[in-house]
Amino acid sequence: MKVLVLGGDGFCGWPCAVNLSEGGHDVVIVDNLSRRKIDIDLEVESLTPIATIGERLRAWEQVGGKAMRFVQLDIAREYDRLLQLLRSERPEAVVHFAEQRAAPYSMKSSATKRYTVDNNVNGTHNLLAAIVESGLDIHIVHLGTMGVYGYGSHRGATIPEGYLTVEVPQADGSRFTEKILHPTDPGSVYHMTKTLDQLLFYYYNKNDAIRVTDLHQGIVWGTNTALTDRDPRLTNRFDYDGDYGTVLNRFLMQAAIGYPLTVHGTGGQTRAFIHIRDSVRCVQLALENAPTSGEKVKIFNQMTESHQVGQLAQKVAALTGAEIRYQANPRKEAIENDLIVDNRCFLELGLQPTTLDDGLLKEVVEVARRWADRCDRSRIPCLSAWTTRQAEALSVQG
Ligand code: NAD
Ligand code: USQ
Repeated sequence: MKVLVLGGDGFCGWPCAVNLSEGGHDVVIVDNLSRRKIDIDLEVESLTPIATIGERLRAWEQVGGKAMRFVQLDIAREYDRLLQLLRSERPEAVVHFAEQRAAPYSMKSSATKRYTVDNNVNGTHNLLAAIVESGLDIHIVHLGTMGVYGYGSHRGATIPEGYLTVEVPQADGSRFTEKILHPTDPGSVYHMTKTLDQLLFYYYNKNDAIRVTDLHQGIVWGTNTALTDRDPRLTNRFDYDGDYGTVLNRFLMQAAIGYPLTVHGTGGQTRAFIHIRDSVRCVQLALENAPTSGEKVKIFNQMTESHQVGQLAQKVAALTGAEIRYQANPRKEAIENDLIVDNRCFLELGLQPTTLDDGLLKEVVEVARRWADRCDRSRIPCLSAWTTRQAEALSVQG
C-alpha cells in the first residue's frame, strides 16, 4: 500500500516508516524537520547520534534494499503543497505523527504554547481539509495520547477505548443510554491539542465520512527496533533533556551516567507505557485493520502496561543501584492517580506485549552508557513550570 508517514523523521515515526517499508509498503516520509530545529534552539542533542534524513534514507536503501522517498513540508503551514502531494501520490493511508509532542516544551512560554496549538491543530485540520478537497478515500492513522482521558482520579473505573457508555436521567425518571466520546481532561497545552484533534476527527468523520483510527498512545520507551539496529546510520533518537525526555528513558539514562533519578513530587503519578517495538507493530496493525466506509472513528488505547512513576524509579534503582531524588514537581498534576486501561483492541488483533520484565530495561541502560559522553548534564533538570506556583517551588529547591 502507498503510505505517507507525516513526521517520519521523529522518534516514533522513523522506526515506523522503516518497518512499513520492510513490510513491502511504498513509503513517503513527510516532515518539516522542526524537531531537529528545536534541538538546535534548546542547545541539546539526541543522546544517540542520529544521521541526517538523507543519510538515513541512503542507509535504508543499502541495508534494507528498499527506497523510501522524503518530502520536506510543513503540514501546518503549507496547505497547497500538502493538497498537491495527496493528489500526486494518491496514498491509501496517511500515518500522522507530525506534531509538537512534548508537554514541558508546550508549557515553557506563551510562545511555545502558541506554537504548539498553531502547529498541532492546524496540521491536523489541514490534513483533514486536504483529504476532503482531494476527493480521495484515505485512511488516517493518527498518533494521539492516553493523556486525553486525563490523570485525575477515575475512581477505579476502567478507561474504555475512546467511547464511554453513559446513562442519562430524564425528567420523568426514565433513563436512556448513549455512547459518547470519553470526556477529556488534558494536563498540558500539548495534551489539550490532542483533545482538539479528537474533536476534529469526530467532526470530519461525521460530515465527510473520513476514515480515521486514533491511537491513544502511552509513554513510549526504548530506542531502537530490530530494523533500526541494523546500521548505525539508522539509529533512532533518544531524548533525555528536561523538555523532551520522557520519564522511563530518562530514569534509565540517569542511572547509566550516575545521576540521581528525578522523581517529581511523591512519584504517585500512574501512567501508561509501551515499548517502541510495540508502538511500531500497533501502527502496522491499525493500517491493516482500517475502518470501513461509514464507520465511526476507531479509537485504540495503544499501551501495554501502567506503572507509578515512583515504583518505576525503584525498579530502575534496584536494577542499577541508582540513587533516587524526589523533587518539587514542575507540573500542575495530581499527586497520585489510578489508571486501569482497556487495551483489548490491539491484543485481539494479535499484539504480544513487550513488558518491562523482558530484559529491555538493561538494553536502554547499555545504549545510554555507550553514549554517556554525549550527555549534557545541565540539560537534565525539568525547568518548565506549569504555573508561577510551580516555578516558585522550583526556585526554592534551587
Ligand atoms: P517527535 O518530535 O520525535 O516527532 C515528530 C515529528 O514530526 C518530527 O520529526 C517533526 O519534525 C515532525 N513535525 C512536527 N510538526 C510538523 C509539521 N507541522 N509538519 C511536518 N512535520 C512536522 O515526536 P514522537 O515522539 O515521534 O511523537 C510522534 C507522535 O506520537 C506525536 O504526535 C506524539 O504526540 C505521539 N506520541 C508520542 C509519545 C512518546 O512517548 N514519544 C507517546 C504518545 C503519543
Ligand atoms: N516525570 C518525573 N520525572 C521526570 C520526568 C517526568 O517524575 O524526570 C513524571 C511527570 O511529572 C509525569 C510523568 O512522569 O507525571 C510522565 O511524564 P513524561 O514526560 O514521561 O510524559 P508526558 O509529559 O505525559 O508525555 C509523554 C510524551 C507525549 C505523550 C505522552 C503519553 O512526550 O508525547 O503524549 O507521554 S501519556 O503520558 O500517556 O499522556
